[in-house]
Amino acid sequence: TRLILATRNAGKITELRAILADAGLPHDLVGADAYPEVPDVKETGVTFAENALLKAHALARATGLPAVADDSGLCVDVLGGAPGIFSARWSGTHGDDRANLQLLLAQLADIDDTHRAAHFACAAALALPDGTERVVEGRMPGILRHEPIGTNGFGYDPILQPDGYEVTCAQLSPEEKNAISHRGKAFRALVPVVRELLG
Ligand code: ITT
Ligand code: NA
Repeated sequence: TRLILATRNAGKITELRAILADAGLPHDLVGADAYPEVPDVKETGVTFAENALLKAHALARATGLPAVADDSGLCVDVLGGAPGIFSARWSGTHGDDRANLQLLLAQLADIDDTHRAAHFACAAALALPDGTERVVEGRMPGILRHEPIGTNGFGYDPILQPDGYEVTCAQLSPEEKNAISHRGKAFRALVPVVRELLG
């Protein structure tokens, strides 16, 4: 059966395909771009979980197929959890990863290494056309570098150094990142739920 990945973020789609395939999910995974007639939902939620559910329900309702969605972001302790749910549009332009990262680095320029703790967070939601919903979350804690380094991954990966590592997420291989990431944790937790509800 077909399972829609309710996202247009290419970096997420790449990671989700690998995470869900590694977990043995047998479904035919199709990105939201396969349904261009379905408009993007307004992310009006105030939590990652609310926004992930909004995105999953919009695709499931419009297509009559089960959908999973990811809402995620970077939460910086010294900024009270910002950018958080605003991570994709922190600089004002939705999806401008480079501008978002540069603005955040500028805002943290005077913050020393003992106060640069942060974590990536991901909510993974499943919605069925009949309105059934489930959502689970995952986190990856780390510290923020002063300069970006590494070319793998996407978004804020070049500045987040996971706890226990000497390199950034953008210096990890896709397999290494998925093994410890917020997204890997959340979607591996969602897989048994998908199996239970979809068979
Ligand atoms: P969709 O809503 O279509 O899924 P989006 O990019 O708008 O795509 P979000 O609202 O969930 O998705 O924003 C997520 C942002 O958080 C993303 O643009 C990145 O800047 C950041 N982010 C999330 N996961 C990340 C990761 O694994 N590595 C680096 N940055 C990440
Ligand atoms: Na969001």
